[in-house]
Amino acid sequence: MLTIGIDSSTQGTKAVVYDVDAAKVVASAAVNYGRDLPEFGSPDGFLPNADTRVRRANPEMWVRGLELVLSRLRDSGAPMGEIAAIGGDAQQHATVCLDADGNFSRRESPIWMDSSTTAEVAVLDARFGKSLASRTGSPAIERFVAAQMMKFAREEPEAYARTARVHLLSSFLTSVLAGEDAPVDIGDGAGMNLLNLQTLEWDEEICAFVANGLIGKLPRVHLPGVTPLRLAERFAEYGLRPGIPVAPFTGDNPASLVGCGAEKPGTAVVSLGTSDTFFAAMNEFRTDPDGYGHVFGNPVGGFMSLACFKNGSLARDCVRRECGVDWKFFDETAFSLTEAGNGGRRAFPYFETEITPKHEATGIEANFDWASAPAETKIRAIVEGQMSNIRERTRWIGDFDTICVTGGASRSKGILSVIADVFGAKVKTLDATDSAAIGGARLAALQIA
Ligand code: XUL
Repeated sequence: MLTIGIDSSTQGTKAVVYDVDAAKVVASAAVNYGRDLPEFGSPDGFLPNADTRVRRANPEMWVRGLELVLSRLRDSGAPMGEIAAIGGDAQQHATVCLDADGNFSRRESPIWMDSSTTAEVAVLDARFGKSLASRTGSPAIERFVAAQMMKFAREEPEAYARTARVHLLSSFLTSVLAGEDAPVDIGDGAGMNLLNLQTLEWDEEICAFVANGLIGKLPRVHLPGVTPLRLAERFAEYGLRPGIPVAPFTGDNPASLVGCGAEKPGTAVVSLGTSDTFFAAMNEFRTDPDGYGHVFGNPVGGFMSLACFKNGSLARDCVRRECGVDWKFFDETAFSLTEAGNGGRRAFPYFETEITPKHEATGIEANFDWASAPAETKIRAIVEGQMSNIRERTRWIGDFDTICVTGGASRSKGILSVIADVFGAKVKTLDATDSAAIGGARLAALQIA
């Protein structure tokens, strides 16, 4: 059986055709927003803003990304007519607001990198305190939908009033494919501070506090299982058969959990992408005592833990460019020229303000003379700095013998060796770096009984 998994990520959209029985990707296509859709003025997937806490994108770009990736897949000769079901995922926390006619009621959608809602987080904290985490799986978080909607309703009351539906990007893209209003899955839905994870329903009290009428604007919640969603007629244009099942899209991290085959507890996943994330399936509901980590739904049932680090691949790329070296040097040579531990030299690249732990200033912070150090010392220092930070902030999730590393940077032998050292664990990688898209394709297969 062949299925398609679509990954709508921060910097672009990817699609894979997945042979479910052989567990293999047989075709793929990609779109990069900066290069392929320059008309949206978002070289890194978001609109440049003088205030670095504000990170927004034009939601139309995500629809164009979806359409373009499907045409590229069709034009590459992929067997579109044989696809049995479609699934996928999206960057988490991005919202898409629609009016009653299905038009965008907010021209710019905040994405997961937005941290401009500190004031709203304080209001949520003051009202709900620790109970927000015990109800929704996370304390009040800047990028989550509750804080973002509170801000939207306050700053743009007319646009908020015109909004009939507040979708996550994942449920919005599912709606586009199905041509009807689609539900939010519990993996991505848990990243909103609005879903009560004890009842798996929207928390009425929290929703009412966040913004007037919010609960009526939220999509229904999809519990793991089969949905009646079917591919809309207009996708025949891409060679697909209208009417095939569409699995509700989930968040990129929950999708990666499934794509890595880690949906049952035991293996932790480190995903190295625009953000670096650490996550693992868990049977019981347990929250981070330090308040940085999250509990999300596991799209196949149960829960998953997650910690998200904003300074991932973009930060590594900035350092690489500053050092004037190519990826081969960054990924391998730098690590053969230096020793584990780097003689105590540590650095952290704050390309963006950091969220885990919170850090407002940007720039490199090093405990040695950064400017005069050789490239290999700098590179090991920031990779060890990033991976040690991930280790420290995820101790609450537990210890793991095996860590599955995925995402673009999992190609780097140097980064893999640092992860093995820092976590004292065996490291495995997937053949493909597209674990999120594969997860979407595997979730699609579950729609076929
Ligand atoms: C997770 C998070 C990021 C995005 C990246 O909470 O914000 O990992 O999902 O796309």
